[in-house]
Amino acid sequence: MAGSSRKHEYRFTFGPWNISTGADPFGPPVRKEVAFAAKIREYKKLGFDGVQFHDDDVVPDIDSDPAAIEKTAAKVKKMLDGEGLFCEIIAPRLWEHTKTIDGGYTSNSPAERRYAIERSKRCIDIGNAVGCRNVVLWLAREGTYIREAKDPITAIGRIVDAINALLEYDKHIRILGEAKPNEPMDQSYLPTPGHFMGISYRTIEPSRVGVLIESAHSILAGLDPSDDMAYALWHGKLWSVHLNDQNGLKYDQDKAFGSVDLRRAFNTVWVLERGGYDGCIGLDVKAMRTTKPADQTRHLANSREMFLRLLEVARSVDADKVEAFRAERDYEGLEMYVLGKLMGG
Ligand code: XUL
Ligand code: MN
Repeated sequence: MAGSSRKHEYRFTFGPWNISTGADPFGPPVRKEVAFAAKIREYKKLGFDGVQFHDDDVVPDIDSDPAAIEKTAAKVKKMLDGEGLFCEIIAPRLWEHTKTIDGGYTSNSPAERRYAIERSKRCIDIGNAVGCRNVVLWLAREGTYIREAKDPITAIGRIVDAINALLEYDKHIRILGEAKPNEPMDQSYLPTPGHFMGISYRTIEPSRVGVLIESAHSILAGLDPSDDMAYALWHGKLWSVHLNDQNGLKYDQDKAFGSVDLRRAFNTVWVLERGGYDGCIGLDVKAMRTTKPADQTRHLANSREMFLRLLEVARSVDADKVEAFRAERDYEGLEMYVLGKLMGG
């Protein structure tokens, strides 16, 4: 069989936070904040089909009363409809609020744990208002700076209890865990997609609990993103991705997809294509701080283009040839075949 017969049309998404001011922990913004409505108008121009939101991207005044939240969310839904966009995922931003300073679901404070669950339910309501049932949990502060700060066994149970509370609250949502091994915490309780999938089977409805895998997060855990994605595909639990790139084990860089390691990016695309992945291609990429305002969305268009170009390469791979190399245990030959493909051969 020459090439792939799959003619799946991938849909592309990103979050408004991916158009950013360039502020980092060591320096202030270098570009002006782009207004939310202006960001939404960029999507189609850049070739994207849908958005990814945090709850407070939709409703900045997240602690306002339910009627006000509903009204603001309805406005955003109208804005999306006007642009022909859909909302793929919604995530409670539990890592910025004063009440979740030491984690939400795993906080030692009962009042703060309650806030985190209530806030996540609010996020679900906002998701419903914008037509989205995929709730992403990036458990940013569910971990510790020092091992002794929380009880790690209790913490895992508390995360499962919180997920169960959300599954019970709305029978139509799906929960997608986005695992990351560190940053902002020294150590996260669920550092990899495998950890998150492990607890998914202990929830009240495992079929509604899966993962979103981000390339950079797998790399930070010393893992290969394509293997992480393959693992989740096997479980039928890969429901979204954040493609990007990462230069080694340091802070989370969110570099443009394929910009560091082309072969790793190729393997990511190839595994999604072979695995029949039918979720969206979400990009979680940051512009370089030095980027001029006029170019502040190029990293998004470039990452999308890299995915499509690597898709062409993946679809040109001759599966019979690959099988022949494997059967002969000719990995030198297979390697040159793959490198040749990546060099345009
Ligand atoms: C953090 C990260 C977040 C999530 C969304 O590293 O990737 O942007 O993707 O909450
Ligand atoms: Mn991400």
